Amino acid sequence: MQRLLILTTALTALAACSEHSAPSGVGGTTVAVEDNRFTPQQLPIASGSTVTWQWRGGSLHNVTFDDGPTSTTQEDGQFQRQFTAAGTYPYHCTIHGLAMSGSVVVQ
Ligand SMILES: [Cu+2]
Repeated sequence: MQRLLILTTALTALAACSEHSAPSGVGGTTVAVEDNRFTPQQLPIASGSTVTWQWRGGSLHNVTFDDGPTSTTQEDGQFQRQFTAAGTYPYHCTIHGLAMSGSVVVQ
């Protein structure tokens, strides 16, 4: 029973936290790396922004950009990349292929 209470408390804290990391207007710059998808799949950002990929699933994933930069393949952790030029930057996870893909759109 106590374990359920701790879990509920943790989930509530997590929900409150994710609300804070996605402010309205400016748009969040965090992408969740889940099993097996990126959320949001398409992320519009302003030039100069740094995007953080936050691993949330329990499986191995990576972030591999078509134009080069690649994260480590890991079960949890983070990966960051700054974007300074406008354009669309597609990426995917090489383990799960194009089924697990996304893009960053720099405006
Ligand atoms: Cu994957």
